[in-house]
Amino acid sequence: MEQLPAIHFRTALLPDGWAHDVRIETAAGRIACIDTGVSAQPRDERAAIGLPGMANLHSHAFQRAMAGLTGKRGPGADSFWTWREWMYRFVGRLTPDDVEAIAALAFVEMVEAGFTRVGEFHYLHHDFGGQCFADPAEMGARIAAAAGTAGIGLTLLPVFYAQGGFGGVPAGDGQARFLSTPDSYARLIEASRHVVAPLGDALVGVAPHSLRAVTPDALAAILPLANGNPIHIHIAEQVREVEDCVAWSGRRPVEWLFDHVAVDGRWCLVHATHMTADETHALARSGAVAGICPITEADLGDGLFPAIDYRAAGGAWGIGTDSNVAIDMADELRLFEYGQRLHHRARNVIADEGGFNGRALFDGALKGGAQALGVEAGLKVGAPADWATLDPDHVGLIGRQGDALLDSFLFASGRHAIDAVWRGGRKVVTGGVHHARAAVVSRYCMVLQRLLMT
Ligand code: NGQ
Ligand code: ZN
Repeated sequence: MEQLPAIHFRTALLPDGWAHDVRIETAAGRIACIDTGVSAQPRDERAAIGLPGMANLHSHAFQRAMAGLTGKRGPGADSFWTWREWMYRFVGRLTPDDVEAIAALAFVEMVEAGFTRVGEFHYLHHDFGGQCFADPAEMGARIAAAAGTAGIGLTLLPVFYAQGGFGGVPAGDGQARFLSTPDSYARLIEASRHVVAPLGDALVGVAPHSLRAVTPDALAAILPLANGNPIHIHIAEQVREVEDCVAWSGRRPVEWLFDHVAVDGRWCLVHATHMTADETHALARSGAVAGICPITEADLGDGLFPAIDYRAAGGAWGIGTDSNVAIDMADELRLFEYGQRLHHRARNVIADEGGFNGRALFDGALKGGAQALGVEAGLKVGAPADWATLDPDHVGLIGRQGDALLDSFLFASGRHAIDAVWRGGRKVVTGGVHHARAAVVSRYCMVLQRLLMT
């Protein structure tokens, strides 16, 4: 990975829109200077089309290794909950080495797809049987090491998990490796800050897993640990979860959260699929980010986020690859839009009148994703020097300019049009391939052979 002094783009998407002849200088991994309408200098790296790096606001990296293994139909009706049983059996077998190898692959694939920062919603904390490791952040250290290998920015979200269901139901055996008390969680957060420090610009947030997994008292005890950093929670993803919450409290999950906690712009509500119009407006008004994970939500049969009402109310949103069954920024954004089109039987639903759909999708996810991960978005001075370049010779982009480039990238060519990716001022992907891919894949193969063949 070479340090990059400066890059010249024929055209690049800046916060105000597309600009031509854009020259960016970097220093210490950040953008130090941006000039437009200037020519390249002799030593500059050159690229045709530049896009800011995208945030992947929600990932469970280890689930990458299960992709495609949960498609066999069971004797009864398959659901999110039967998938979760399968996932618990899989996660129950992973060692720290396994987690690092799988996360490294997932993160390499994220960077190749144009994601330059990930929010890793990380809950596998303990050894087999729930025993603590000597370092409570042993597993977090493996996630951080994988992020270092892939060169992806990391917002680590150590998860607080204590209960098996609403109303303080005890956790089940399959959840033993996830559990904390508020005291042990405070130590985990402290240790996590320590293990991510070598990455330079990593952040540690706070993540109550879901309202199912915490009591109100524990939730109140852990939130101050965020200390200004992001707070993420899974919420209202499944109808049964909404029903159980109503049975317990008389309120729906999003209602309950807004009744009991001051939700603000530091929060990311992951999924928020099942909301009434009032909940949708309350979330939009709060300034929190809705964390939409279109591919996983489709894979798990969650339902459709009320995107049109939410956008009309000015709500912030971003995208996550969640279960990592597929890792692809263009696919996530396209499915977000297509889900709405299928449901509403309409076209171009996310764009504002007169605007391009791809641009509205990209700008929305860029802004909300960065907010959710606690960083600056876009190609501007002071922001991380993170960007992707598109291949101007890709057949899907021929003759395109400006916003039509984004529409053609997201809706037609997809990830194959991504040429290079820079992260923190370093080029980590060339010709669509991550520089560490071969080594990461070879380690991943060894781990998967052992996990799946024995
Ligand atoms: C997770 N995934 O934590 O990996 C969850 C499943 C749960 C999604 N919700 C476990 N998509 O929610 O209880
Ligand atoms: Zn999740």
